[in-house]
Amino acid sequence: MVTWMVGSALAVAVYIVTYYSLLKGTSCRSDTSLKGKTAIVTGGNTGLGKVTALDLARRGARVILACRSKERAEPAVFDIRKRSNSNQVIFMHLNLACLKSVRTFAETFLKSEPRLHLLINNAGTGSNGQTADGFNLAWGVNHLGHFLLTNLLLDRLKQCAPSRIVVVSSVAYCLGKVDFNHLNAPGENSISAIWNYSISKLCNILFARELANRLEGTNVTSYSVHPGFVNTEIFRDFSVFFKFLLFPIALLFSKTPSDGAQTIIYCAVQEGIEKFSGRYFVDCKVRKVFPHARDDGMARKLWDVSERMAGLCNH
Ligand SMILES: NC(=O)c1ccc[n+]([C@@H]2O[C@H](COP(=O)([O-])OP(=O)(O)OC[C@H]3O[C@@H](n4cnc5c(N)ncnc54)[C@H](OP(=O)(O)O)[C@@H]3O)[C@@H](O)[C@H]2O)c1
Ligand SMILES: *[C@@H]1O[C@H](CO)[C@@H](O)[C@H](O)[C@H]1NC(C)=O
Ligand SMILES: CC(=O)N[C@H]1CO[C@H](CO)[C@@H](O)[C@@H]1O
Repeated sequence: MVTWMVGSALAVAVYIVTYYSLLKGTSCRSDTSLKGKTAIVTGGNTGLGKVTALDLARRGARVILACRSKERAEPAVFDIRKRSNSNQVIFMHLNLACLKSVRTFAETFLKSEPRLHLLINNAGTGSNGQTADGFNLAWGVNHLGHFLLTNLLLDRLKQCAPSRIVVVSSVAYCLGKVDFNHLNAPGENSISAIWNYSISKLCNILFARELANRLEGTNVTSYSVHPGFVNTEIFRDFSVFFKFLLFPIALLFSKTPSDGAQTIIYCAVQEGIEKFSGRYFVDCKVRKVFPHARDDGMARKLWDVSERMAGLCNH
C-alpha cells in the first residue's frame, strides 16, 4: 500500500516537473505596445487565434477577426472587447475555403482600413473535404487561401512597414512531402487527413521562407511557427475512434491555448527578430528545420504553382 502511494506520488511529481519544464513552453516577455497598429488574425474566433487576438488587443492594436462564421465570431469579438477593455476589435467575413471570399475580404479590408501592420495567418483545418474551388481542404485553407490573402494585402503591408506576417504551421511538417502531381486529391479518412494536413503545414514553412526572400529590403518580415501540441478544436471532425485515442494524450500532454499562442505573439511583437525573417520558431526561439523545409528551389516552385492555382498570374 505504502509503496503504491509513494509510487503514484512520484509519478505525479515526475509528470508535473515534465509538464512545466518540457511541455508548457516559454512565454513571450516582450511588452511592445501596438497602439496605432492594425492586425488581422484569421480564425480569430477560437483556439490559438482567439488568444492571440486578445493579446494584440490588450497591447492597443486594432484587431480584425477574419472568420468564416458570423455566429461564432461575434461572441468572440464581444468577449475580447470586454477582456481587453478595447472597442478596436471587429469581425470581417473570410472563408479561406473559397478564393472568391478571400478576394472579397481583401477588397473590403483595403477599402475600409487604411493600415495593416500584422497579418497572422492562423486559421487551419485538419478535416477532409474540398474547397469551393475543388481543392483538397487542408491545402486550400491552410496554404492556398492564405497565400492569396497575403499577396492581396502585401502592398498595404509594405506601405505600413515595418510590418510582419506570421504563418502558423506545425511540427507535423516533418511528415509532409510536396508532390506537385498530386496536390489536389481529396482525402478519404483520418489517416489521409493527417497526411494532407502535414503537407499543408510544410507549405506554410516554405511559403514564409519564400516570402522573406521576396520581401528583402522592404522592412516587411515573415515567420513560421509551431505552437506546440495544444488543446483546441483542430481535429473536431475526426472519427470518434481517433478522438478516443487522442483524448488521454491530449489530456496529459497538451498545452492550453494561452501557452500555445506565446510563440505566435512573440513573432508578432518581439523587437529585434527581423534578422530571422523566413525562419521557423518553436518556444519563442528559432528552430532549424529539416532539409525538405528549407529547400529554396521547392519554395520557389511552390510559389509559382500557388500563384497559378490562386489565379494570381499576370504573366
Ligand atoms: N492545436 C494544435 O495542437 C496545433 C498544433 C500545431 C499547429 N496548429 C495550428 O494552429 C492553427 C490554429 O488552430 P487551433 O489549434 O487554434 O484550431 P481551432 O481551435 O480548430 O481553430 C481553427 C480556426 O480556423 C478557422 N477556420 C477553419 N477553416 C476555415 C476557413 N475555411 N475559413 C476561415 N477560417 C477557418 C476556424 O473557424 P471556425 O471556428 O468557424 O471553424 C477556427 O477559427 C492552425 O493553423 C493549426 O494548424 C495547431
Ligand atoms: C527600413 O527601415 C530602416 C530603419 O528604420 C530605414 O532606414 C529604411 O529606410 C527602411 N526601408 C524601407 C524600404 O522602408
Ligand atoms: C494534397 C494531397 O497530397 N492530398 C492527398 C490527400 O490524401 C490522399 C489520400 O491519402 C492522397 O491521395 C492525396 O494525394
